[in-house]
Amino acid sequence: MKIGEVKFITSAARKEQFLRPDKPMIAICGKSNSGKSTLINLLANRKRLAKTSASPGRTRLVNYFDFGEFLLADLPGYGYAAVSREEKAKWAKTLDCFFARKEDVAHVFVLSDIRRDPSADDLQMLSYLNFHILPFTVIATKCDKLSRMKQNVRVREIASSFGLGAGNVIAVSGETGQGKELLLNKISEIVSLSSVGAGTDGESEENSESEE
Ligand SMILES: Nc1nc2c(ncn2[C@@H]2O[C@H](COP(=O)(O)OP(=O)(O)OP(=O)(O)O)[C@@H](O)[C@H]2O)c(=O)[nH]1
Ligand SMILES: [Mg+2]
Repeated sequence: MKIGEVKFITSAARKEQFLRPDKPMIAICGKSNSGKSTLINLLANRKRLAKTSASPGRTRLVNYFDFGEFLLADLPGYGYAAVSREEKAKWAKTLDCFFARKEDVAHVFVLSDIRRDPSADDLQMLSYLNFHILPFTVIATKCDKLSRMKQNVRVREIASSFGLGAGNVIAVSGETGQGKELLLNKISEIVSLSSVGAGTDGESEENSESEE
């Protein structure tokens, strides 16, 4: 899959502002600071399309990006300790509203720093996705921080803590671009399997019996 010019579409804070996508939409979620915005920049071949920050908890809105054949939604990071309880509850509600429209979400990428074990929040996120039968892939980010050998070990360990097969965890680096091709292949597969935006014109079920 080739990515052309990527455009930021809009930010949304509330349910009413969430987009009804007309093409497959992939949601990017993960702990604060896990590298969500960096991943979007990597896929878009841009440095500062999605704002990244060394201080966690920066993306507080759902930011939508148009990648041509699909959309990416950068979700607010969870699990950032230094926010108030009200703020956390607000984020949980935002995520809940976002995922409530299941038919709008083609796939979810759950990002987790390759060096860290999945947090309680990560595990909760995965059981949430499992419960709602939302398809997801785990992305082990910042893999440039480890040698290739250590990366393979960590991918297996992360997969096992999430109760997944190692094939469901992709190691990626926003720094070196490692894993980008694998990720693009995954996205191609997601886009081709999605029914959203796949031409439904032509014969519709309603009309098929109305002819003569
Ligand atoms: N070495 C390295 N650093 C990375 C990588 N991805 C992200 N970072 C760094 O990690 C920090 C957080 O990255 P962001 O992309 O802003 O993380 P985020 O998940 O969008 O964070 P929030 O929006 O706060 O939830 C930044 O300092 C990035 O430069 C990577 O692949 N390799
Ligand atoms: Mg971000």
